Amino acid sequence: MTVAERLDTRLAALAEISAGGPGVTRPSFGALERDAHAQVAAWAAQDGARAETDPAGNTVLIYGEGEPYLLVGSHLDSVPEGGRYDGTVGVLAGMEAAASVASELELGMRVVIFSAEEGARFGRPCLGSELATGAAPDGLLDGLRDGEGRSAADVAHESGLRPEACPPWLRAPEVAAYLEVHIEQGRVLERERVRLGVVDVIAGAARLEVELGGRPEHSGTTPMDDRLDALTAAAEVVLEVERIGREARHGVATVGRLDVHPNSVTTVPGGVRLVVDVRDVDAGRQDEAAAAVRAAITRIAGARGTPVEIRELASRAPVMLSAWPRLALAQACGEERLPFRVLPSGAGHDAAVVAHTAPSALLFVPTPNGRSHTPDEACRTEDVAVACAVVARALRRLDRDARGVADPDLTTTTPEG
Ligand code: HGY
Ligand code: MN
Ligand code: MN
Repeated sequence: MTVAERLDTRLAALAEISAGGPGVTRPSFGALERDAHAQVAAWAAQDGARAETDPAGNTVLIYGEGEPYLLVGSHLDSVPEGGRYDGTVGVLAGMEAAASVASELELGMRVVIFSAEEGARFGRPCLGSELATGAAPDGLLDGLRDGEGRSAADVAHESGLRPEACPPWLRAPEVAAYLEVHIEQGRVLERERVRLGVVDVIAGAARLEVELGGRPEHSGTTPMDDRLDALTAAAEVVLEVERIGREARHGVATVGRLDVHPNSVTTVPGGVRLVVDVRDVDAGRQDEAAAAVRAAITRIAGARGTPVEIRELASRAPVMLSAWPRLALAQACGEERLPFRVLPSGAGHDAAVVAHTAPSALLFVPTPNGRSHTPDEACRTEDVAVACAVVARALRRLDRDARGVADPDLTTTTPEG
């Protein structure tokens, strides 16, 4: 079986672990995410790797014992009705690369499956990697709620996890370097017909939860000039967020979730909860756009006399990835005689969180139709197989570098020649 064939088989099997409906739905911290981790751990056991799961639900597959160790990984939770490649490609590619090089390395070799990477359910992304790196503020999960009003902490506890007990285990020097393979989720590589992307900066994310109040009452008997309609106020906010995003040029601003209460055909909406997602690869611009959104919401609510509460769910700055593992990826592309492109990531990734505690890099494979977070998300497993070979080479190089072993391809001459 070729690498691409094994990837196809495993991707199809993981796509079955879903809540049903179009695409893949594997909610963060839910039972299906646990099932997917268990399935991958069973495949890893066939490679001789043992699995450990931390209290936050991050699963580590140990291909090569010992510390320090090299780490490759990604996530298996998904957005509602997402694609089968987002996150999954990085976990499976990490396993392929780890299995192929672990026995040659002096360093240890591990694959990590982060829990709750998607911000779709609770509004804040990368909860598993934040907990593993010690970046999560105390009580964080108690204050995050999903669309049904359930806290991230309760959902995690129901899945047998204890995130509040997760030790900050992911950091240098125990972790020598972290690599992640991910679909680009954009259009650049496909448009430029390049099979590999070495990411330089990962966009940040400002997430604002907005509660707009109103006066719920009969839609048939309440005069138009005597209403306090939370949804029409929210509609103004949504369009203003779009305008601010358009003006941001390099950034984006989106309202992807909006819950109306009581959401009844014959009742003037009494309340709306919506979440704003503001992103940019420049911290200053992102802060400016988030401030403009806050000001617009306050202005609109004030003009309408609508009560409003704005709560920050996340404020994550853009992250420039480490030169060392990025160079290792670039050199590995060269060894494979493969062109690559350096590009930013508009999507957030666990690599952006890990980068704060260990040298991290991110390798993209193309998204043929440029679409993601949707059932028709696409990816060519031949491209992923190529990425596996590149990551394997990069791991060998990082292993040598970390031990101060010169590159055997270079003729190292001392100053006296
Ligand atoms: O939403 C994102 O940035 C990514 O899919 N986690
Ligand atoms: Mn992802
Ligand atoms: Mn995603």
